[in-house]
This record gives sequence, C-alpha cells and structure tokens, in this order.
Amino acid sequence: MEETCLLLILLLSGGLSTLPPHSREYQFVNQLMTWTEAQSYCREHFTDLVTIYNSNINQLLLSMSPNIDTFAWIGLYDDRYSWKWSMEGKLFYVGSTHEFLIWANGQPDCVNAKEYCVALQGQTQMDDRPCGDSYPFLCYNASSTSYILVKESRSWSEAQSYCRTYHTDLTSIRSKEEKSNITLTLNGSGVQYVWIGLYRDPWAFWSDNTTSTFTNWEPSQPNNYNSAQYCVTMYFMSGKWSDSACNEKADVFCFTGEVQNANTIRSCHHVKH
Ligand SMILES: [Ca+2]
Repeated sequence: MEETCLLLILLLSGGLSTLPPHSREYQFVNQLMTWTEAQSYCREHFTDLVTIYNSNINQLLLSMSPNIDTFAWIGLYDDRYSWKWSMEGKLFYVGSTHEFLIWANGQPDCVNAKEYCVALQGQTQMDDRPCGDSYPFLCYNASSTSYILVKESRSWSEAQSYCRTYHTDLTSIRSKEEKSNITLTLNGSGVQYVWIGLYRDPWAFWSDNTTSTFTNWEPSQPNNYNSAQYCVTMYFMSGKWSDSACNEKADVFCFTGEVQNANTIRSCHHVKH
C-alpha cells in the first residue's frame, strides 16, 4: 500500500498530470438529464462526470452503453468566459465583466467552434474571432508606456510574435484609462477589427478539474451549431463525440474514484503513518 502511494506521489510530482488516475470505476446512467443535472447527479451518487483520458476508456464506456441511436454526457465542456491575456497578469480577466471590457452584441459566440481570439470591433467593443484571421493589431510597449497600432494584417499568433519581438506584447486592457488611451490610438485609423491580447484555450475543461488532451470528435464536430453548443456527448453507435447544447437531455457517464492531485496525496498521507 505504501509503495503504491509513493509511486503516485512521484508521478504527480513529476508533473505528469495527464496520466489517468488509477482504479476508477465507470457508470452508465440510463436517465435523461441536462449537462448540469448530470454533473450534480454524478457528484451526488458517484464522484463526477467522466473524464476520458484515452481510447481504452472511451472503448470501455462505449461497451457499457446500449447499441442504439442516442448519446450520453461526458465531463468535457467549453468555457466561453475563460479568457486570458497574452501579457503578464494573464488571469486578470477571470471571467468577470468590467465597464471598460465590453462585448459587442451577441458576443462571444464562438461561431463554428472556431473563435478563440479577441479583436476590438469598431474600435471599442470586443468580438471573439478565428485566431487565423488576419487583422491589424495593437502592441503595448512597457518601457514607453505606449500603444502601437500595426496596420499590417496578421494572424493572432503572428501579431503576438511581432509585438513580443519589437515591443512588449499584444496589448491588455486593464483599466478605464488604458481603454481610453487605446481608443485614442485607434481614433481615425479606420480599422474595423484589431487584435488585442485576449485569447482562450478551446475545450480545456473537464468537470472533475483534471486535464486530458485526448479527443474523439465526430469528423464534422465540434461545430457549435447555432452558437449554442458548449457541452459534449458521446454517440452510442460510434463512440465519437459531438458538442451539444448543455440544456439538451441525454444519458450520463459518471465515474467513481479518486481525483488527481491534492485528494490523492491526502488519502496517501492517511495510510503512511
Ligand atoms: Ca464572434
């Protein structure tokens, strides 16, 4: 027992956080629920909605489900408000709203599940746009405390590289004053969209807060149909995943077992003395 715990601690301290935790058990719940209801149900009766770390787990879940034309929730979701800044102070945004950070009407809408970078639209309001789109961009120079509008159109990452090479970074908007200075810089430039330093990672979160990079999407998914699909179902006929509206009803895959990190270490601590 002690050896197993030591091994787990070593693996965790090695930073291998994408390794699946040992000895999880999986449950198929044949009951229609929304994603949020499913999360509550799993947390109440088991541990949480399932995290799928690899194709073996995906295959195991598929084998537990009936071979019919329907689907079940898994723990993966896309957080439309998990924005970060390219510059230091990354988590300044942290999903809250500020009077100087205003989304354009209906934004962020992540059209076609492809919009993970943010541009100022009409020079004042924010819109999530495809990171590969080419727009002029705004750099920030920390040594001169100035904002530089670069009128060449580049993708978001190319713009980021440019700003990091010649200035400090793509600009953040951290205060009302900073927003006013940016508006002044853009005034009269005629640019329609201009990249700023805000971006997010697509499909980055699982309900149990562990991380996994494994995916098993249907060929045309995720597509964020109608800009309304931020949760994920697995289809019983193929084991493939689709993004779905979180308020749809589906069956559920839960797991029972320890979650990673703090909990695992705490439980090991128990048996060690
Ligand atoms: Ca958008």
